[in-house]
Amino acid sequence: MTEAATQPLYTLHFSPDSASFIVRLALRLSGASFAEVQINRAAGELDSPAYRAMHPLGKIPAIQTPDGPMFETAAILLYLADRHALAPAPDSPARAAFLKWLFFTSTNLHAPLMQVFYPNRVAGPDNAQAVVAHMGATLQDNFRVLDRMIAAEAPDWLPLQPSIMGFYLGTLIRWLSGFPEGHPARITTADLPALGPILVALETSDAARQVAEAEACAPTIFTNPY
Ligand SMILES: N[C@@H](CCC(=O)N[C@@H](CS)C(=O)NCC(=O)O)C(=O)O
Repeated sequence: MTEAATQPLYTLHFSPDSASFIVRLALRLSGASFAEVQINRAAGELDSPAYRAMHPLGKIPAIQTPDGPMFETAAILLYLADRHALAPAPDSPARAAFLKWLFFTSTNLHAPLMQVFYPNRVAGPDNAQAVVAHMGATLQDNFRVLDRMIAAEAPDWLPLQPSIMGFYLGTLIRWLSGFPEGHPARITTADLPALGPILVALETSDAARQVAEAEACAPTIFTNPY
């Protein structure tokens, strides 16, 4: 066996229960070879020249691919989906819907969620509570929009098999469900009549079980994570 043959196809730089959680799920779904390297955040690794060479903003995740380093969760998911048939192919009639909801998730769910988790960065500490209230309401509205779409269109790229979209949405719900009752951004699988049952099924998939083990967290990764 040559040395090249033993090299994993991908190397993911991860931190527990961060956006790399989503890519960890997708990598297991892909069947590709991969390595995972834990980022030492406490040691300031996100600001190191080596990490910034992969991700210019020093965010998580970053992944090394045969085509060079990649960042941005949705971009990584789409790249893996196209290479390992994890989503409707470019010539599939379902591709358009898949793309619009993937970008909707990245822009209208994931980005506002980050503002809820880091409200000081949006408008300073004095306005943090208002940011959380406002972006929490935005998240509630946007998840309702998505849930209505799922109920109306029943897209088969979401529920029929473990899918990158399901894992992306499930991980966002995982984090939002960790907020206490009454928090403006708390959303659980029980609040989403169409998406909720899909996530209940997805968390029993092999990929979900393997990531729960790798992250040493409860196997109910979407429905009862903490
Ligand atoms: N838009 C980016 C967001 C990445 C992001 O903000 N990741 C968080 C972890 S979930 C992070 O790196 N936080 C560290 C920080 O912002 O200092 C993506 O989708 O990959």
